Amino acid sequence: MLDTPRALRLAIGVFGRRNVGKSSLVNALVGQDVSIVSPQAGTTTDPVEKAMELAPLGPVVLIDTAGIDDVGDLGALRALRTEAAIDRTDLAVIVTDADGLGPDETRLVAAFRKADTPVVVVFGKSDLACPPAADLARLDEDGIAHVAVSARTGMGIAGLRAAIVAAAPEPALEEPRLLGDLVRPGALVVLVVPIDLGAPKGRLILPQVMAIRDLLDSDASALVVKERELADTLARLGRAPDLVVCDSQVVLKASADTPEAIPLTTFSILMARFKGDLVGFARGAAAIDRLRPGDRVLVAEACSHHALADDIGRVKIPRWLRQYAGGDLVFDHTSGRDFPDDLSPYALVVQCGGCSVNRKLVTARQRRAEEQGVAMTNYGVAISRVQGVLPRALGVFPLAREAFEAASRAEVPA
Ligand SMILES: Nc1nc2c(ncn2[C@@H]2O[C@H](COP(=O)(O)OP(=O)(O)OP(=O)(O)O)[C@@H](O)[C@H]2O)c(=O)[nH]1
Ligand SMILES: [Mg+2]
Repeated sequence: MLDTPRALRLAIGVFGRRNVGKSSLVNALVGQDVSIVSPQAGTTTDPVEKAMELAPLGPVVLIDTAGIDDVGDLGALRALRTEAAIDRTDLAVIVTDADGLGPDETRLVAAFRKADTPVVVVFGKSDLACPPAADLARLDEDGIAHVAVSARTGMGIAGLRAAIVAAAPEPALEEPRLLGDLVRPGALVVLVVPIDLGAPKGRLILPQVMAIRDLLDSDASALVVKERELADTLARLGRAPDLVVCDSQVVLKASADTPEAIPLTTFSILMARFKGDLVGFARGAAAIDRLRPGDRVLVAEACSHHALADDIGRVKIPRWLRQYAGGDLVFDHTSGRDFPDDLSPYALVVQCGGCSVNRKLVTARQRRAEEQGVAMTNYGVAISRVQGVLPRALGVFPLAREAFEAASRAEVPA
C-alpha cells in the first residue's frame, strides 16, 4: 500500500484557524503522532503529509496545514503554503472549535465549493464545549457534512472516518486510464523507451511502468524497444501494432520510423491526459506560434529534481521556444507547489508532465490560466508541437486534435 505513488492517492487536506486542533485531529485519525501539537498558535508551519490506508477508500494522504489566519510576514508565507495545499486537496476537512463558523471558515467552505471539492466540517475539542446550534443548522441547510469530535478523548473520530468515506469522490468515476482505454483486449502496443543519460539507472520511469501495467490490465501486449530498434522491430513484426507510444524526446525519429497508418503518441501526451485536461493543453499549444521576442514564458516544474546539463525544462524547451519565437524570450521557472496567482505577465505557461502531482492540482492551474485568458500547455504537448508532429501525436485524441487545430487557425498572425 505504501508503494502507491503519492500523486495517485486521494488527498485529504485539513484546514482551519491556528490552534483549533488540526494536528491533534490528524494524529487521532492516523493513530500516530505525525504532527507536533502545542498550545502555541502557529505550531504547524509547512504542510505535513502522512500516507495511510482508509478503508474502504484505500490509500489516502492526509495533509496537515498551517492556520489560515496566520499573521505577520512569516505567517503570510505560511498561509500561502496552505493556499497551495487547497489546490491539490481532493477532500477538505475544515476544523473549527466552539467558536464555530466565522469568516475564515466561511471563506474556506466557499473556496472548496467553487472547486467542487467535497467538504466535511469538524467541530473539535468537543470535550470542552458543544458546537453552536445555529452553525449546525446552517450546514444542514447547505448539505455540508459535519461531525463533533474530541481528539483528546477519541469521541467522534470513527464518525469522522465514516463522514470522510461518505463524502469522498467516486474513485471509479474519477480515475482516468493512462492508455488501457485506448486499446482492445489482444491489442499490441509498442513502447519506445530511450536509454540515455537522463534514464535512471537500472529501472524504468513511472509513466513507462504505468503504461505496461495498464496494457496488461486491458489484456493487451506491450513490446518495449529503444528508438534505435524501432524500425527493425516494426519490420520484423508479423502484423502492424495497434499503437506506438514513444518518449517525447525521440518523437521525431519514432514518427519517421513508424508508418503513417499506425497511430502514434507520446508518454507525455498520455500523462497530460491522465494528469490534466489534454484538450486545454492542446489548445494552449497553439499559442507557441504567437510567441514573439521579449515575451515572458513560465515553465512550471512539479518536482524539484536535480537539473541535468540538457534538462528539458531548463534548457531544451527554452531553446526550442526561442527558435520558434525567432528571438530571445524571458523565462521564469517555478518548481514544486509554487505557482503564481497572477499569470497575466505570461504569453504562455508550460507545465511539466506532473508525475509527482495530482490531477486536481494540474486542472486547478489550468482553470486559473483559463480564467485569466493565458495560454497553458505542457511539456509533452509543447515538444510534439515544436517538432511539428502534434497533429499526428494527437491522432488518437480527436477532441484534443480539433482543439489544437481550431486554436491554431485562430492564432494565425495577421
Ligand atoms: N481539550 C482538548 N484540547 C485539544 C483537543 N485537540 C487539540 N487540543 C489542544 O489544542 C491545542 C492546539 O492543538 P494543535 O493540534 O496543535 O492545533 P493546530 O490547529 O494544529 O494548531 P497550529 O498548528 O498552531 O495551527 C493543544 O494544546 C492541544 O492539546 C481536543 O480535542 N480537546
Ligand atoms: Mg498544527
